[in-house]
Amino acid sequence: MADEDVEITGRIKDKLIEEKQAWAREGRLLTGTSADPARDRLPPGQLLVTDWPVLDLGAEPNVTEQKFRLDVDGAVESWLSLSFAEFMALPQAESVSDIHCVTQWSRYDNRWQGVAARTILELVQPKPEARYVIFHAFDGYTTNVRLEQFDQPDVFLVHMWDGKPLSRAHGGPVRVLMPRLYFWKSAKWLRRIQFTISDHKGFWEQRGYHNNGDPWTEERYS
Ligand SMILES: Nc1nc2c(c(=O)[nH]1)N[C@H]1C(S)=C(S)[C@@H](COP(=O)(O)O)O[C@H]1N2
Ligand SMILES: [Mo]
Repeated sequence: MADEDVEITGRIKDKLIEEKQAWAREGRLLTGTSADPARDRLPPGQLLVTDWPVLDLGAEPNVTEQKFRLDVDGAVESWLSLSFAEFMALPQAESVSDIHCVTQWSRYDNRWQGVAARTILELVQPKPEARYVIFHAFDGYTTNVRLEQFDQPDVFLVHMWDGKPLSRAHGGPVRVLMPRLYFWKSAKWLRRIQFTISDHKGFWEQRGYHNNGDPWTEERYS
């Protein structure tokens, strides 16, 4: 019975992944236009929503605060391995930003609390040769960004949304927030931040999604 459930979940998951991959191949949702974030608030081809859709590979890991651990390693001067309490003891910040998902929805004015990416960078000190950052999640998901994209004032590791602890469905206890990129770059259930010298494509990047993911120039697919 339990095995059957797992198989069915596996099949649903495979179907979803195949469908998204097909969209990437066909270049679905591309409008062929771009917008200027200084002038426009909604990127091209996006539709505004007020709810917050849940999108993931289907297996939402139950990461309790006891099970949580965040490792920061790779091409850095000092590695970090934090328990949830240690993570929460780092300087905390608040920010408000918009979400833009590649599946065409955007959601304005999300209020987040968490630790700034720049706080992590100060602690670990990336080596001069470090150029990329890979996020690894508790569900096996990965996604890659360039170091300069991570090193921005609006990038956070968040644990609160709208004044409440981030829900399990949305990646609690801690997820990445990279508001200038499509939301697939914002890894949920964050487990590890790896600094690398060369680029390694993440889960969706290997399956036809754009390596960069800028919503303003519609970098949906590669
Ligand atoms: N760990 C993990 N993070 C993930 C994903 C995932 O499957 N696993 N999906 C990504 C995708 S494709 C999207 S669109 C957003 C969705 O975040 P939400 O469910 O909070 O809206 O999470 C991203 N982060
Ligand atoms: Mo997505």
